[in-house]
Amino acid sequence: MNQKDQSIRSMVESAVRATKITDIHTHLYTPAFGGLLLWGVDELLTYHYLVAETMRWVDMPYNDFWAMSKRDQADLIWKTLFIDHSPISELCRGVLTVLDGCGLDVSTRNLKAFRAYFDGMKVEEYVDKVFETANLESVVMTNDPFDDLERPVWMKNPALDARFHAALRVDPLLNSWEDAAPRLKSWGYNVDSGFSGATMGEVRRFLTDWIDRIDALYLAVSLPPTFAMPEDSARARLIEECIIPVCREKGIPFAMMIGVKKLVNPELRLAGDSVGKGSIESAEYLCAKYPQNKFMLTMLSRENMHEMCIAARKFRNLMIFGCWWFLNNPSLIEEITRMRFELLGESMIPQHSDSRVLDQLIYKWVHSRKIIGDVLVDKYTDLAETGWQVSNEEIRRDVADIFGRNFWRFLER
Ligand code: RAT
Ligand code: ZN
Repeated sequence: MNQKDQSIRSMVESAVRATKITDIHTHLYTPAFGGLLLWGVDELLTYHYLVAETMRWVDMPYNDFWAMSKRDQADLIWKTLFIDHSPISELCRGVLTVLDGCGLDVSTRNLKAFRAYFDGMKVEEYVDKVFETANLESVVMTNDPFDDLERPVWMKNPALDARFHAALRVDPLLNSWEDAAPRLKSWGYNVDSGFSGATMGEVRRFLTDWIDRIDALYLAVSLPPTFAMPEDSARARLIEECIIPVCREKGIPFAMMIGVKKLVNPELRLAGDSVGKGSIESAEYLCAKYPQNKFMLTMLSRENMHEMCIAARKFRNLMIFGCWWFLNNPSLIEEITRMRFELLGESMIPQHSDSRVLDQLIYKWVHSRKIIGDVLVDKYTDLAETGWQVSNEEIRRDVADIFGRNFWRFLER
């Protein structure tokens, strides 16, 4: 490596290390939500992604696994994936990156000692530690008013830690309208599932109330691969007649997460969802028909990644983000990030963590920072070959854009 390449590498690495991140999609909660904020080694081990990996090796009926206590489940997962086999999957490696990041010696393989470390910890103290270790500015939660554990907390106006922002998640509304309608009615919104009378206005009132109540940065939904717009369906009507006008009026984006096949194996519960290729045409339709609206988009299938970049080239009201769920593996993150830089420059949000357990912020960002940094080094080195010189300030500017500023600027538009 010549000196020029070396200095590009060290400038990029130091910018990537030093820049604080806004993590735009997680499943974490501010501590005011009590037990909804998951943290500690047993939660890490029983993460649903690891349950799916464990079930490949063990022969027990799924229900027997679900009947076990969390600690017993964690013991089984630890033994199966870390002791009986080597923990080379990205998810297992993630657990080790977290423990190592907490200063624990993973070579001891001593789960008891790891537990003892977390047992002595207060959650507020641990939030500070994780934010510092992962070098985060803030995270965006996923807030579902249809969730019976979460809704009552919001109704009491909880005091939020300012590092946790809200996003209004509306899956039940758009994916199971027949069940959602009676619930809205029971909360005082005069709707009926046949869309008669005041229904659309009342759904808009419900959305507006919740955006205001939680101060939502954006509205979000996860959608099946079959999601289609336009379409003669309850979902399409609700999007065009309720979501679009409310988002427009509030000036907030509508984030679509497309490609989840729910419960292909119901016995695996939360771990039972799968992936399917979605239609980019639906996103293109919305971006073209509603140029005054802002849309965010991530998709679950690798096959959608290229056309998603092209759609973003065509629509400046579209912000693509993250390597979602089954795409959140080093080989795919690298491929996708490279492609996005090549097609869009820095005008996208390369990653979000999707953390469900607080501690995961550490590993998801340690792993992704490294890959994004390596790809950037390649890109600046290619520029250097033409004679173009990129300064330290410019590198810091670019990294600050992709790690947070692009998101905040998009919200302000
Ligand atoms: O990544 C996950 O944990 C998934 O189970 C989903 O929650 C997904 O990220 C989503 O936001 O729907
Ligand atoms: Zn998610």
